[in-house]
Amino acid sequence: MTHALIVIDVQKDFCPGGALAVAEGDQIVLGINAAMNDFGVVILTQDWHPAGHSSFASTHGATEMSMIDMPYGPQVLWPDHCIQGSLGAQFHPDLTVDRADLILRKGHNPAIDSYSAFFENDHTTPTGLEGYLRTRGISQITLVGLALDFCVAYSALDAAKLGFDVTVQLDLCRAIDLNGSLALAKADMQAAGVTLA
Ligand code: VGL
Ligand code: ZN
Repeated sequence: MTHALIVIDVQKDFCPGGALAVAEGDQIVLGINAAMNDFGVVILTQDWHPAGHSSFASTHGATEMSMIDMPYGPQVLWPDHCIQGSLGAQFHPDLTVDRADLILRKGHNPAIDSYSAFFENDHTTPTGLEGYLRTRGISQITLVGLALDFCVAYSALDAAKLGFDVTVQLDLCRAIDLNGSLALAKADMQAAGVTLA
């Protein structure tokens, strides 16, 4: 059975020096490269927002990291990050991208954020990843990358809900940890039957 490694958002903007830097975000890159050898399929995701995206604080004249109510629910307002075609949206320069069968871009809808690799934040609009995995006969996935408490966790929860066998390899993730989001994400993943390895 094919087991896919899904590498979430290992991009310059999520690494130290980037627009939405995750502490130690760069320290998982070599470990992720090594892990790629253990999987038959490797998929990379790339956060990929148009300028003026609705998840950016600047779009609303609001304070960064504050909350706003969107039609689909509460949304954190982030610094401008991972703008399509920008340097910050590029993968970390040391990440092995050549092993990837698929690079999935998400967050391109100006009106809806997309933490999860499976659905936008309305929890309804699919990215197409479910169909890609199912049509390739892949039912087991391991998730690594950034950020553990946002895009990795949302992806893991959606995948578990869809019936995939999901593992998150914690040592190959790093978290933002905003207002207890890390503890909450771990508890939610455990409750959903995600294996935290
Ligand atoms: C992410 C916040 C905003 C992530 C993406 O990759 O975890 N977090 N956009
Ligand atoms: Zn984003």
